[in-house]
Amino acid sequence: MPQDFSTLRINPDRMLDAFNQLASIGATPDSGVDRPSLSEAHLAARKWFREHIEQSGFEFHTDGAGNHSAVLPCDDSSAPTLILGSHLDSVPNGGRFDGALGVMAALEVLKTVRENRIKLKVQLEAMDFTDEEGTLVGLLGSAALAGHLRQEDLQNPRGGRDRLLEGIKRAGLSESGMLSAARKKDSLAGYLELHIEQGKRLESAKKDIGIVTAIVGIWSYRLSFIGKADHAGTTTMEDRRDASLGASSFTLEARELVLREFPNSVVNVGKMEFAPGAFNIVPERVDVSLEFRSPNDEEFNQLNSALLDLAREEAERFGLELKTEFLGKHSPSLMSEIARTAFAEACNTLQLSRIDLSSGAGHDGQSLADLCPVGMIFVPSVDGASHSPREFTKWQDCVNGANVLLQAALRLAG
Ligand code: HGY
Ligand code: MN
Ligand code: MN
Repeated sequence: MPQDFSTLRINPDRMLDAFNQLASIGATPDSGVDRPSLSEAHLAARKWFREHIEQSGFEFHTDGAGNHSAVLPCDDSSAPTLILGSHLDSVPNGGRFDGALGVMAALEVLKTVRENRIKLKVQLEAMDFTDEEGTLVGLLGSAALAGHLRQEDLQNPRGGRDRLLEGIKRAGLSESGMLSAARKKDSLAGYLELHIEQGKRLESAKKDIGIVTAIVGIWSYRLSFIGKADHAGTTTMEDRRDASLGASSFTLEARELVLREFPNSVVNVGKMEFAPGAFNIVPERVDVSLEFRSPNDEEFNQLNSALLDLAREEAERFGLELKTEFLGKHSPSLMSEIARTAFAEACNTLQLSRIDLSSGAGHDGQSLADLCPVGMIFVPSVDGASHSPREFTKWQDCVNGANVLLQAALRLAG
């Protein structure tokens, strides 16, 4: 008769204590965190995570991609692994919940399973994936673990090759190590992740849990609008080939294009870098960090052509040259029915309200979705804030999420 774990719960105070210790690493004055992947602050967080894993009596595991994890083995050493996790890296000046909550909840699940001496048929692993946020490559650790990482992904990454190589060196990793970090396909029993929603839907619907149906795809480019440096005072307005005009008109028109023709997609210009960059020089070059997202693959090709055509038109309009550099992509992915059912049953056990939600954010699960059953749940973000120190989730919602993760893991691992 299978044991009944329906009354089992995580230890909220123990999880809160670990969460707060972690949040103090790379903390920013306004209660956010600044832990870009493989930065000093991220490596400090990983050092803390490893020490906490070992002090908690778990096996510590790391791989060529720098992924850090705690392992709770089961009796059968040849059994596959159910990974629970997320990421400890953050966007620059980000929030303390994005990624961190998922890793702390995963570790708390391992602690709860072990202290209740629950015998599982699979190994359990609590994971911190490298560079989920793409300040270097994007979904780097999970892509490496899944065997999807290629040398070309490391050649011209969206965070810049120099910064990637600096991070690799600082972390004591190597490109060859990253490229050989793949797990055997049949070694994974599944992947479950708890994450903050980073949007307003749960809060507006007054629901406790979002069960993720699909994760959006993301393509990245660097667009360079190139004109001519000139004296800002003596060059007539008609004579200027001002790179800023192409970059800014493209940005405005790209938004209109997506609103008009691609209502299920989004486009973002997260950074513009001016060169030479002085008050009294007409901008010679503006590099634009372009990212666009869509829930379906077919739409990407149309969106891609429409945006590049627009960039060419705007460059021409202002007499500029245009250079485009493709910086990588992640395909959209569907979440597994097995995982979604396990999460739904867990919500019923815990009497938590739920809705199905698609994810407009990228997540590590999309690296693993073709290898094993992958599932995600969201908990409410206050005012939908994320990727900002304003990011906040009520602790009871964090505890609810961790309990749903526990109950779903027991279903998949049982
Ligand atoms: O950017 C994203 O979608 C995620 O937060 N990495
Ligand atoms: Mn995240
Ligand atoms: Mn994020």
